[in-house]
Amino acid sequence: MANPLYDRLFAPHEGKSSTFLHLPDGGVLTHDAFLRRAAQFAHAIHAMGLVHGDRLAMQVEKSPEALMLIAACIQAGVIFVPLNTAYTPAELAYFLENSGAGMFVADGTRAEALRPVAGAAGSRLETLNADGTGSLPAAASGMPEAYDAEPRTEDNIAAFLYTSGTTGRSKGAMLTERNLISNAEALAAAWRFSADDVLLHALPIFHSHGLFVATNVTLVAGGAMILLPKFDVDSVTAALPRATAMMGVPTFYTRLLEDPRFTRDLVAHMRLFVSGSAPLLAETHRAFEDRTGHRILERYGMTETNMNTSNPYDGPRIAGTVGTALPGVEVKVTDPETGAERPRGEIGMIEVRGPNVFKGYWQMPEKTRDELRADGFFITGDLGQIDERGYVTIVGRAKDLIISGGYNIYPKEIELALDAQPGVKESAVIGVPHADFGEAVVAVLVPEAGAALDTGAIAAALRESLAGFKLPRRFEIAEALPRNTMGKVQKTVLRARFADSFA
Ligand code: MLC
Ligand code: AMP
Repeated sequence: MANPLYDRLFAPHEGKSSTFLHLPDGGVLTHDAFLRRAAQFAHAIHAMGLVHGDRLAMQVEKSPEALMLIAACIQAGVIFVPLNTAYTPAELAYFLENSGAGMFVADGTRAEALRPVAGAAGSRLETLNADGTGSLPAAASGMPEAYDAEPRTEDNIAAFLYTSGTTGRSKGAMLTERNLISNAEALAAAWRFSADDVLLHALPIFHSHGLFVATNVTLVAGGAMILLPKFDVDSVTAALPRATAMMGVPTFYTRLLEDPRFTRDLVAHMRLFVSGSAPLLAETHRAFEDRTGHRILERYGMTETNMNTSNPYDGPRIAGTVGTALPGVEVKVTDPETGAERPRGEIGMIEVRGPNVFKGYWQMPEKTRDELRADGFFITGDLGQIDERGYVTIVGRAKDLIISGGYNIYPKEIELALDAQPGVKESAVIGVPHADFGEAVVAVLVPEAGAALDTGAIAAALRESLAGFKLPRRFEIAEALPRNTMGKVQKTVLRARFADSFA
């Protein structure tokens, strides 16, 4: 019986002695070795009682075994729920409970702290450590090295990826096998990936960029990845000579440009650099070309839709634009109030439709209806325009969202935490320009009458519940928040007032 995602990503590589992963210790893992071990993981989770449609949440460090666990879920028909390694126990409690995860796989160093959280959510706790050890791999050892993939259809859900919202409550975006297959195929073709490619992979594997773009494109093409645990300039410059392509968020490229070792010679052999997840400044695009001779290929996507548009492989890669709709994907710009399509060149809400667009938010039918139209168009929350040639330019966001170093931060979530602090009457959280992260978080606090705010204590309190990347990098005290006549906080005024915070 068919299991379309397994059949497309993994089955073609069974028995192949070709290299799939180049590891930080200099070792390699072949496709065959990877898949035999992944099959053992599939047997292990099956033996632990997970069946088709169950959820497995994972908060684990990036490792070959983490990818094997994902392959195992696909094979066993289990929905995988990857979670940011920065999430605190308080954040994780929500994801486990909301997803109804039957199993939670965590790093062993955090297992004790997370046991109560897993227990409260009714999730079985297993461990998988950065070095590939842990209770789950131990259970997998000795299992058969082949697994008959569970029968699935393209309409079945492969993964939930959580994305925050303007209300501060995260939503589980349900991605189907079709979503992932169609996008991986479209991107591999558009970017000319082949079995000869070696992708430098320094992104995290709990978001669509590192997982569904980087990893799935490589799998579809049959290529290899240099799997770095995280981005750092030293290991990336050391690995670049062995790579043919690299994908990253803009921060990767600005950091590389700051380093004198990142030279034209170092990357003369490279075939492709791709950027996405956050706006790439036109000046970074130009500086990159001046330094290396390569024009970065910028594309645009999101958790709910995978990738929507891309600059061309052949043809003009235009700085400041995110290119044209991928084959099979429709992109239009609409009036944010009425939903009526706007003519080319006019600014409006970007909406997308295609096999890439998710099925909805898990157990949130109203939110799904708010954002996913009955005719299949998804309302992205991004504002943009489409030119005569079909190139999309993103000019802003209608959603109150900060993107810092490629991570999304929803101000509402931070504001709720700030408002709960003693002495805080109200707060507003904004993103302001930051040379390294693109945008950085600034919190504007209004004290209650007579209260003296201790921002150090407030920062410490926030750190208890919120992931580190969400924490404000600066606190500002204000007597009042600017409001319009409707009483709505004017964040544009605050953004202008604090625009130079990190200049
Ligand atoms: C880490 N920190 C951040 C941060 N990343 N702060 C703000 N923004 C970020 N992005 C904080 C940590 O909390 C910590 O602070 C300190 O920085 C050091 O942590 P680190 O892990 O050593 O940071 P660093 O290595 O510098 O990480 C920066 C980064 C990383 C840019 C390499 O954030 C990264 O890999 N970003 C990629 C995100 C990504 O993959 N996005 C794709 C989303 S999918 P403290 O105070 O706790 O010590 C998507 C769809 C699409 O958007 O289109 O692709
Ligand atoms: P996420 O919810 O993490 O998937 O983030 C998706 C959001 O990232 C999109 O809605 C855009 O706002 C933003 N984004 C992704 N790629 C780009 C890009 N190339 N340029 C500008 N914004 C981008």
